Amino acid sequence: ISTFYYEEISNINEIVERKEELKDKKLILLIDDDTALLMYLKDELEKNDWLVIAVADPDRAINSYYDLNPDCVIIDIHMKNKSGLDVLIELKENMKQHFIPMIMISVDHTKETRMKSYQLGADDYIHKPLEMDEFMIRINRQIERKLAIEDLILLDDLTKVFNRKYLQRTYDRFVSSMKRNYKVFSIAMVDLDQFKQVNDTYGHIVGDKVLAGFAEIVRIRLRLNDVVIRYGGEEFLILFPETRANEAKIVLDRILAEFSKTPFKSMDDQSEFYCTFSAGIQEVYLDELDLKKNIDLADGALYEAKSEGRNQVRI
Ligand code: GH3
Ligand code: MG
Ligand code: MG
Ligand code: MG
Repeated sequence: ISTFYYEEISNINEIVERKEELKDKKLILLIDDDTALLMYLKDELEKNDWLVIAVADPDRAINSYYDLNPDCVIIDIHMKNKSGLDVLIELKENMKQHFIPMIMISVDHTKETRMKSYQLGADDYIHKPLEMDEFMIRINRQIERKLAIEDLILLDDLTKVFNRKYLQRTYDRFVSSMKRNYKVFSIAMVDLDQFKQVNDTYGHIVGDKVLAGFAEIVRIRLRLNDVVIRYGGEEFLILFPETRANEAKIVLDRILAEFSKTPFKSMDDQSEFYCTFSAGIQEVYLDELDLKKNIDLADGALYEAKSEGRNQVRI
């Protein structure tokens, strides 16, 4: 195994950070023990504006797969230490509700191997030597499909933030990252104030506009790697990676200041009104990793914010 690729994957923190920073780039995890080909493919694929993590050691790829959270995985079938089909089996075991496409590449032209690949859950099977132009199109098609499915299943229609299906997966990813870097993260529970009254006074449609307006401000003001989830009707969870509770509070106070100054209009445009929210923040530590427990703690802080008069953020 060439030391170049060994080093690249071993520096996983840096890669994960790079990925967050290049959020709009799609990440491909490429696994092949032929390092010359690996290097060539990485260069070729990156011409297409994808970020490629090229790994020659399949076990390292399996171990870092979860943290990398790739948009597509390309696996060579014939490797010395481990068959690509076994890699596929192990990755599929950890996936469950993920839609990450798995593309097998191989010099093997037999029908048996192709059938086996598809049976194990491969999304495509491409013969070597690879025709680069066709290879690119097939990868692109798989990534497009993955993104479309994720949008459909994971995004809330009204607010365009993630729905609850994305919560456990995000939380697990943040915990896994905390175990590597020992940096705590924070969870905030946000609830709009007197929202029933908004609906009662202005109607449900206007209420929906307030929810969408709130979510838009939050999406714009948060950092790229913070994650917003619509947890209930007018309740949102925000996960702040590598962030102390007091730092998350500064961000939320700023969002609250902006939101509370944002005017909303009644149905007939004749009157304007303003809304506020309350929020509770809980820092997540290594000694208490249970998601439900941490949500309850954030909810407790939110309850305090409500009882202290609303329109505020509590730790
Ligand atoms: P509090 O300050 O204590 O949170 O008061 P509240 O009125 O916001 O609390 P409550 O939980 O009693 O009411 C929440 C309201 O949010 C009730 C429900 O009608 C409204 N709501 C929930 N989901 C939606 C939605 O998708 N659209 C609209 N328009 N309203 C919603
Ligand atoms: Mg090979
Ligand atoms: Mg509520
Ligand atoms: Mg409320």
